Amino acid sequence: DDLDQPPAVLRELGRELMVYKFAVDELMTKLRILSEEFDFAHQHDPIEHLTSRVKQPEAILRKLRRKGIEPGIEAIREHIEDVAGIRVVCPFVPDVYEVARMLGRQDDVEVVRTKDYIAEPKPNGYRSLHLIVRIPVFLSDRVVKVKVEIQMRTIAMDFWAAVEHKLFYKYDGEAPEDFAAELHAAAATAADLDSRMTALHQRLRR
Ligand code: 0O2
Repeated sequence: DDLDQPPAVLRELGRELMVYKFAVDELMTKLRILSEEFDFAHQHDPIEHLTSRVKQPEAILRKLRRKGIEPGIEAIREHIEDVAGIRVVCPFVPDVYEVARMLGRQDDVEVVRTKDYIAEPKPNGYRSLHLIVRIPVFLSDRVVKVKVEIQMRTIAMDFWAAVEHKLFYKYDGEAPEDFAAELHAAAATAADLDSRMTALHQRLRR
C-alpha cells in the first residue's frame, strides 16, 4: 500500500513536508502584509480571505502513483507542484491580478509558471489564476527553494469551484447528461456576477 515505503523515505518525507509548511507560512505572511498595507494605502482590501494546506503524505504518494512515478523526495520536488497550496479569494477580478503582480514583484518570489484560467476558463467552466512560485526558506544549516501553488480567484469563482468539487466527486462516472452544460452555465452566471460587481465597485470609486 501507499504507506509500505522504506522507513527512510517516510522519515525524509516528514522533514520535507515541514519545509513546505514553512514556505506556506512565509507566503501567508507576505499576503497578509499586502492585504493590510494595500487597504491602508487605497482604502480597499484586495483580499477577502486566505486559506492554505500542505498535502497529506498519503495523497502525495497516491498522486505519484497515479502519474506512474516512482516514489521519492526528488520525484515529489520535481513532479508534485501542489504539495504546498494557498488559496487567495478576492472581492473583484482586478484584485486577483493586482495581488499576483504585487507578489511577483517581490525579490525573493520567483514565479515559475502562471496558468490563467480566468482569461481561458477550463472546458467545464473552471476559472482561477494559478501561480507556481518558488521561495527560499532559511533553515538552521542551509537555504532551500520551495515551490508553492497559489490559486487566486474571486468569491464567485470560489463558490463555483467549491460546489463543483463536491458535485464532481459525488457524481463521478454517472452524471446526468445535462450536468456539464448546467455547470458551464453556472460558471457563466458567476462570471456575469463578477462583471456586475466590478462595475459597481468602479462606479463607487470614481
Ligand atoms: P484537489 O482535490 O483540489 O487537490 P496537476 O493535476 O496538479 O498535476 P494540472 O492539472 O496542470 O496539474 O494543475 P491545474 O490545472 O493547475 O489544477 C490544479 C488544481 O486546481 C487542482 O488540484 C484543483 O485544486 C484546481 N482545479 C483545477 N481544475 C479544477 C476544476 O475543474 N474544478 C475545481 N473545483 N478545481 C479545479 P487537484 O490536485 O486536481 O485537486
